[in-house]
Amino acid sequence: MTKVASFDIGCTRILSPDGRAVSSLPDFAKDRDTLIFLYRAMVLTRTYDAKAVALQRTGRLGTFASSLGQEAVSVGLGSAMQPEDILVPAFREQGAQILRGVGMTELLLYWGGDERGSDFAGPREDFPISVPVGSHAPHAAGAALALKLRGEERAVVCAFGDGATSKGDVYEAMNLAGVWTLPVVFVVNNNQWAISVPRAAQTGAETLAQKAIACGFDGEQVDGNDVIAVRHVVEQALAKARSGGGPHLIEALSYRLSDHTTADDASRYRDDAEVSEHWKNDPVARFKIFLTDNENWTKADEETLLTACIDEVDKAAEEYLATEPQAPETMFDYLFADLPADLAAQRAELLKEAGHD
Ligand SMILES: Cc1ncc(C[n+]2csc(CCOP(=O)(O)OP(=O)(O)O)c2C)c(N)n1
Ligand SMILES: [Mg+2]
Repeated sequence: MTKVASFDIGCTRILSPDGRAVSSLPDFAKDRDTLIFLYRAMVLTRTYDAKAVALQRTGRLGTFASSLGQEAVSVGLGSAMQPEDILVPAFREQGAQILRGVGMTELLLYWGGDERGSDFAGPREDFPISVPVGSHAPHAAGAALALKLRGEERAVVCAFGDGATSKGDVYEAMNLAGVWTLPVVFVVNNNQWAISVPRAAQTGAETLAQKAIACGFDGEQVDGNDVIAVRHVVEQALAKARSGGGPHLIEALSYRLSDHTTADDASRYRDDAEVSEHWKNDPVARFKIFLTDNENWTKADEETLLTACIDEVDKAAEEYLATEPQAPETMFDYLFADLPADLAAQRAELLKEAGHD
C-alpha cells in the first residue's frame, strides 16, 4: 500500500497553568500595555458574567450563558482580530464582543429578550449572537465569500462549541470554505461539554481540530486557557486568511466552569471534583501570576482594576434596567420583511387586546 495522505495536529501553549512562559513570547506579549489590556478584558468579561447571572437569579434577565473559565478563548480571538474583520459568534463569545465594541447594555438587552440588543451600534458588520447551535457557520462562509469576491483583505472569525462540530451546518460550512479557499478562521470553543454531553460522547475523532483535514485545510489545537497562545495562533491564521491562504480551524481547549446556562444545573450530570480540578487551569488566575511575576502587577493595581470593572458593569446594568421595554407587538417585527397572513392576524389581535389599534 502506498501512503497517499498524512497529517499532524499540533497544540500551542505559551503560559503554563502556574503562570510561567514555557515557550518564547510573541512580540505583542512583550508589551506591558497590551498584556494589561488583555488581562482587563478577561476580568471585565468575568465581572459582566457574574452580574448577568445575578440579574437572572433575581428575575431581571432571561436565560444567560456564562463564559466562566473560557475568557481566554473569547478575549484571545477578539484581540487577534482587526476592527474590519467580521466576528460571527455563538453565545459564549461575550469577551470578544465587548472587546470589539458591543456594549454590555446591548448584550444584557439581548439576554433580556429585547431584539434591539442584537442591533448593536458597535461593529456593525459583526453578526449577532447565535443561540441555534452551528447554524451561523454557513453564514460565516457566506460572509467570507463576499469578502473574497470583493477582493477585500479582511477575514471572518466564526466561533462555535465542541457540540456544534457534530452539526451538518458546521461541516458544510467548513467544506465550502475549503473548496473555495475562503478567508475564514473557525474557532472551536471546546469547553468539554455540550450541555450534559461530554466531549468523549461527541465524536470518535481524537481531536476536533482534525476535522479540518477532511475539508482540505489545516487544523490545530491551542491551550484555550492561555490568552497569549490563543491570540497568537488566531493572529497567524487571520494573516494567512487575509492574504489568500484560505481557511483554518483552531480548537481551543478549555473548560466550562459554570452551568451550561442559568437554566441548567450541571451538578446533576458531572462531578464537583472534576470542576474543582479544572479551576487549577483558570485562565484569569494564570495570567495574573504571569503579570505579577513579570510585569510588577501589584495588589493595588488589582484592586483598582476590579473596582473599575465593577463600576463599568454596574453602569451597563443600570442602563439596561432603565431601558423602556419594547412594545409587545415588536416580537413580530424582526423576522419577515412581509409578515405572513397568519402572523399578521396574530399581530392585529395582540394590538386589539392591548387596546393599541
Ligand atoms: C440547533 C440547536 N439544537 C439544539 C439546541 C439546544 N442547545 C443549546 S446549547 C446546546 C449545546 C451546545 O454545545 P456546544 O456546541 O459545545 O457549546 P457550549 O454550550 O458548550 O458553549 C444545545 C444542544 C440549540 N440551541 N440549537
Ligand atoms: Mg461545549
